[in-house]
Amino acid sequence: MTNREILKILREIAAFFEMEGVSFKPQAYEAAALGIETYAREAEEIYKTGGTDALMEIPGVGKGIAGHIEELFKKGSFKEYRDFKRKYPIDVLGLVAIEGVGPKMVKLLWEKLRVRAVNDLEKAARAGKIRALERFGEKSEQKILKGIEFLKQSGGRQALGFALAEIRSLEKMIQLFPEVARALVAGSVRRRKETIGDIDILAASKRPARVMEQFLKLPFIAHVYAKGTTKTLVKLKNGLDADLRVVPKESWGAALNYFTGSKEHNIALREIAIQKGWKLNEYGLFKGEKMIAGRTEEEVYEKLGLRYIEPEMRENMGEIKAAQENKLPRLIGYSDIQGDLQMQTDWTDGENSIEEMARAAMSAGLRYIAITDHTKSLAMTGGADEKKLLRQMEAIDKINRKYKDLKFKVLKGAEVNIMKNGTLDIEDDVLKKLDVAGAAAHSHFTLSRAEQTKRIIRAMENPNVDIIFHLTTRVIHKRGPIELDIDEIIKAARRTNTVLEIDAYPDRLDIKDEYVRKCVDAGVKMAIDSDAHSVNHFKYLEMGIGQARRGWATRGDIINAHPLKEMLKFLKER
Ligand code: DGT
Ligand code: CA
Ligand code: CA
Ligand code: ZN
Repeated sequence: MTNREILKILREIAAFFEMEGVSFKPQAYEAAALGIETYAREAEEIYKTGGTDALMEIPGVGKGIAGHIEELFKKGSFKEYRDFKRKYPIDVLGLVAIEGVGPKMVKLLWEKLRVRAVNDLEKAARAGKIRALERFGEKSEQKILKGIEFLKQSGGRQALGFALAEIRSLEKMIQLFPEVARALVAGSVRRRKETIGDIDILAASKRPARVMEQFLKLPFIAHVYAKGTTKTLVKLKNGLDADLRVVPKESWGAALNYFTGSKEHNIALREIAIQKGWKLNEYGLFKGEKMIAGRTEEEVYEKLGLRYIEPEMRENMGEIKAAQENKLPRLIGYSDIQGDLQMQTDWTDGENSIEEMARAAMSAGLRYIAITDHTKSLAMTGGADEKKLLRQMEAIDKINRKYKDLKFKVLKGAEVNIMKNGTLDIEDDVLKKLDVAGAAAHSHFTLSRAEQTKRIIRAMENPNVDIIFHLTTRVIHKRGPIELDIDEIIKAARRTNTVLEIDAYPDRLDIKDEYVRKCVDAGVKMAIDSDAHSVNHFKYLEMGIGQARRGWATRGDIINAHPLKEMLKFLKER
């Protein structure tokens, strides 16, 4: 059983307990699910060598849950889970994925209206049955329908960041097949799109039939749609579809180029070939019958008179012209980030202590981090008031003294809440003492565009605010962005020298690629932050870098791609 399957069951149980109003258990199962989600190895693997003791090394997994996981490995289920499923034969995770629907509501919907799944709920809402329930009105009915609509629009796509580790191990395994000369995941994964529709794997081999045989034996596969000698389509256990194509080595570059896309980029390249009287397809670049390029991607671009274009830029958004004129930017690299300027600790809603975060950041190769716990108006997270922030600053000083011989620094920060009118919930004299003050909106998502824009700009105008965190507050597959006049925001950022964040957490990626590009053009600086809530989240920084590259950002555009001194100097002088 894979980690993904386990964590899904744990989340279901957490929801069932919450439905029943049991205290503590939901949090315990959620914590275990989060631990497994971010654990670097497969639980079944460590269980095989170390038993339940090894499972208990996973953050959040205690003795009881380790025992349940053991039963999952042995029997595929356990009693508590079976009992719940019998009592509630419903798709609880599907239902709670709808914005505004929680476990308590799911229980009521089941008991009163026999709602089992999202489509039942949609029918009930359309028939006006929700407003007839006690405690619900027409407004909640509308909200539910809006939430369902939003989920539908995501149409089976998944956030790349949550699936990437698994995609990489799949890629690695195929690369290790003896008959495979080269293999890479192409498509939207290679272009680092925020969500992916499916996984396109490409392999070069002389013996495609053997490669397909080996592929079908991989443990990731849940279902085979179609198998052929050069193309096979499957559904993976993680719910994503994958296709594997095998090409001869001579066509590797042309095929990689074709299957990386985007479709629009491909079409534009083909146009150039046609203008030259040639033909470009997934087998190569041809002059009549003769193949003139195709072994490598570089060779294809070169023959077409273009500089090599990084996959993240291949969206036909001006990159081809820039490549013709030798004006492509030198994109920020995946190892260029030196510090991380947003993370939460166990002072608020994070999993780990400041010191644990610092150690994890060091081993992730970072040289500095800013601790940015929530502030007081987010009471449910235990948000800090001025006093608590001052105490945290002392705690940070202490840690810095302890590690003073290392080239690593913990900065004092906060994720200050932006109130409805654009003021902040922390006094200026305390904000001034922070090294990095981030401000973010966490409520009042439905203000009009004009009001919302004014609100955020007012926060930017506070000279103590260095960065706006996750500007548009969207959560992919959960909630859309707030309405903003983005051009006005960027102008204000430029005028006030406020940094805009690229929050790298896989379902945020906020600001998105399109807005990154606007910032680059306007000369507005950005920061790429993990928004980590656990020591295992630093790996997501990579997703933010991908988004930055998709927006054509260079190292110069990103403040935390620079050494601490330079970064702080920028913040001071801005
Ligand atoms: P996705 O899967 O929706 O996240 O997006 P992609 O870009 O991975 O698209 P997908 O999986 O449909 O196809 C993979 C690549 O194959 C795509 O990026 C470009 C290429 N491709 C697919 N269909 C066409 C087509 O009709 N014309 C051209 N020129 N290329 C295509
Ligand atoms: Ca794809
Ligand atoms: Ca595909
Ligand atoms: Zn936040």
